[in-house]
Amino acid sequence: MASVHPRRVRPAKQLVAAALHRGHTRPLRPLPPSPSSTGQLRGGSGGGHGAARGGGGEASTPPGTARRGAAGMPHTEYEFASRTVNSCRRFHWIPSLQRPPCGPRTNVETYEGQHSANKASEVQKRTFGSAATHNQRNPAYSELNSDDVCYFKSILGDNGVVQDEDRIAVANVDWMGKYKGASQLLLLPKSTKEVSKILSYCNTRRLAVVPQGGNTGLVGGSVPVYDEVIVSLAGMDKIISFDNVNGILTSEAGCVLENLSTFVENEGFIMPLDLGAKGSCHIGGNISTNAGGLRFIRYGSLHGNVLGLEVVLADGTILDMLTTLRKDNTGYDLKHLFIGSEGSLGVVTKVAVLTPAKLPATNVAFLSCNDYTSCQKLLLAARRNLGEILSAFEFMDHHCIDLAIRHLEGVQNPLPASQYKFYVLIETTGSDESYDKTKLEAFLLRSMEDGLVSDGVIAQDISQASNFWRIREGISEASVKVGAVYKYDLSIPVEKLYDIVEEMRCRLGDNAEVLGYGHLGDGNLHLNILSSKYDDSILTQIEPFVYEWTSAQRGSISAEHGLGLMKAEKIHYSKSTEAVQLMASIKKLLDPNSILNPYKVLPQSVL
Ligand code: FAD
Ligand code: 2HG
Ligand code: ZN
Repeated sequence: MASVHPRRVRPAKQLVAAALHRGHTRPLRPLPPSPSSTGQLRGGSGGGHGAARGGGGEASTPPGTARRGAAGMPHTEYEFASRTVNSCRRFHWIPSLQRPPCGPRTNVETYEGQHSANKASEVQKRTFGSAATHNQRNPAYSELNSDDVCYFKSILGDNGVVQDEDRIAVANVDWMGKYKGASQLLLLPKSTKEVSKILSYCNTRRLAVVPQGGNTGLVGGSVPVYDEVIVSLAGMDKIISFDNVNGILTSEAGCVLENLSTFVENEGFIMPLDLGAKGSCHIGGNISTNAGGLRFIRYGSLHGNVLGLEVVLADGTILDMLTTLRKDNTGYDLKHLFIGSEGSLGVVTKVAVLTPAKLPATNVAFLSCNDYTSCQKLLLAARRNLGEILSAFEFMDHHCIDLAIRHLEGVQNPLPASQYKFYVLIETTGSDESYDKTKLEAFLLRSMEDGLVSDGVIAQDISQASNFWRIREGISEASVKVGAVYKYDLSIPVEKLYDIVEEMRCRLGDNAEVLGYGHLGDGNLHLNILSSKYDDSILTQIEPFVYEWTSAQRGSISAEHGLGLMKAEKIHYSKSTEAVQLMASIKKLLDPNSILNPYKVLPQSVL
């Protein structure tokens, strides 16, 4: 390999991607620019931060094709997705329509089995892992009848009332194929007034309801448990206004996050959140789950970015809190009750979100570390040295990379395989391209010299950056291809965060594969445990240990995914009895007949 001095690592427009090697202050294995590359990582039409994830570098070189790199060295070119990431997300990442509504799983009653039971009180015995609550259908709820269907048709028209078995089957099953309900009715309102009429009627009739957004939730919150009526916000997908001076977006709740991203990016702004499910999830679903995601480290929680909401309460009351003010201290800030309440207190129908300015320079580095302590130190160093330009700090152990490579088409490790225990993806976003690059390169070289980073590459164009992100974002998708997956989403002090992964590995031995990854910058671990099929003996090794351990660290058993059905009965691991009681009082005040998303979020015993 030719030796190149670090100062020549990134001559303008030439070699932005350089492999950095510990002990050598010279780049190895440079990544070539992608064929369609402009040599810049600025998002093209998608633009800015996250464009690396959403933008569309096209591939034209098959994997393994030998090419001559910018530095004149022979190398192997990596394959990049030939579809845009957007299309991957729509048609590949979120495969609800492509996959059978009920994948073959052990211990599962199939949808067909449930459906043919045809009696609400007999259905719904499935769900796996901690999801296996032993609640019975609450007999206080009415069963749907033909008069109900006639009423809904009178307000929504025939198109807004779905009884077609195939379409309902899709809405009855969550993204993982793990939680399955037995609803017989899917409603598609087109306006707030229609949502209001639906809820008012259901409240009077005591018909239970599940609000549904993009159905990408990971805790069984978005699908019925028994025969609840599904109210999908998919038909409410209009952008209402955009204030391009202050960057304030007002839209209906059913807008798909990615569509909003594209819209605001064209206006010179970005959405304050981004997640792997963005091609399917709705902004209303994001707000109802208080989704965190990949930009949290930079832009913080939706509690800070949501300026206003319109919500329909269980009795049909329309609560207009759709202000767009930055500052408003008039009384209790009620919108916060609905951010993260997972459809249990009201249906979010409109939202006003503050969007940050789109910045022109994005860089993405994919690094390896030999141990977890180095990842922690690297995080601290990144906060100190990258400061205001740090926009993502994601970590994954090598099990995650192996899984992604095994199960995702076109994904390859940009670093030599299986040499390293941990990988970190760092993204910077700022306003000055050369300043940001210099800062990042200097930081990486110093981190290598200090022994925190073992190896690494910096993407030189959108396509390479997309590939790095594809690995990180694709772990979730890959995890559901193995057979059975037990997912835990934990907030843990960073210094302890990986201990639970190692302990779990010891507990489970060869019975399961244990993966640790997540938003290290936010202290958020995704612990995924994979096996070929769901098995109670595996579950008893995991729970309640995982909750007890997290509680002992004063962590949270749900960092960003919510409680849903999976953890409704586990809330006490993270919240005091008094806090849970107060939550129950709020629930009873806002939804006295408990029609909204029953069996979810709070334990049945307190309601
Ligand atoms: P749904 O799944 O449809 O619903 C989720 C909950 O919100 C349910 O309880 C539902 O009843 C309620 N709800 C939905 N819409 C409304 C509404 N309008 N009014 C009231 N209640 C409503 N989550 C993260 O936090 N960070 C991530 O990085 C992340 N990455 C993901 C990656 C993948 C590949 C997948 C599949 C999921 C990921 N998730 C992540 C989880 C999920 O995408 C988020 O929770 C998302 O916010 C859910 O939005 P949704 O529209 O799909 O909501
Ligand atoms: C992510 O960060 C998501 O990729 C999903 O929150 C995590 O699937 C998971 O466990
Ligand atoms: Zn996450």
